[in-house]
Amino acid sequence: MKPTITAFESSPDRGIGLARDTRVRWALEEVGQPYDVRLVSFKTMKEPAHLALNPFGQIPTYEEGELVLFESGAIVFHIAERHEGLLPKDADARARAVMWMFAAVNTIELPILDFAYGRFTEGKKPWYEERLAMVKDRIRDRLKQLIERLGKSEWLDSAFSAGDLMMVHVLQRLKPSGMLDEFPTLAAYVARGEARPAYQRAFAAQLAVFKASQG
Ligand code: GTB
Repeated sequence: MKPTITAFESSPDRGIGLARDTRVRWALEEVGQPYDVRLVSFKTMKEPAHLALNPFGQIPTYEEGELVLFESGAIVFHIAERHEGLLPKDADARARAVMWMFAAVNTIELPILDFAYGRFTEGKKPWYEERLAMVKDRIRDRLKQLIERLGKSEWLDSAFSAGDLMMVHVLQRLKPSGMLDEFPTLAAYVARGEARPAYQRAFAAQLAVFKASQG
């Protein structure tokens, strides 16, 4: 059954692929699953029809027959479980790939979001710059630890997996600030993810939506 996902009708990232529908699109492209997209505005995301899909009034959502999911990590995991290509067959390697998915959203993405949203929510506070420096250092510490583990490997645990997909998309959020470039090992890791044909198709699809919204 062809799933339907939701995405911004006009993404605030202006088509650079940082909204979380991109990671879902990427997973669908990796496994070769065609999908439909329903575009929503900030207003319609808060209306009952969308809140029935996601109580937090956000994108992305995922509908497949009777199944409705929200949370990009859960959606990517579902896609990875139902199709070949994103989770290893070996049970231990599979558990480690899932571990990396959680590490991406729970350990790496948390301080990155603090950084990304801080300017909007706290930018005018007198203590903002001081806190920003602390948040950036927290991110740098995590990234150094991640680099230690990645070492010279291409991916986090042998073959590319849903764990890498999530991690690459989380790290991309550091690109606009230039912070990713402070860590060439991770910049190269992200570039490897972005070079994948499935990522390229996902990126092009979300960019086409943004361009269409601009008329
Ligand atoms: N934990 C949820 C998940 O992973 O699915 C978080 C979902 C989420 O944050 N969705 C955002 C949303 O719907 C869009 S992706 N926001 C609308 C709202 O809350 O009202 C987050 C996002 C937004 C903007 C940029 N950007 O401009 O760079 C990047 C990422």
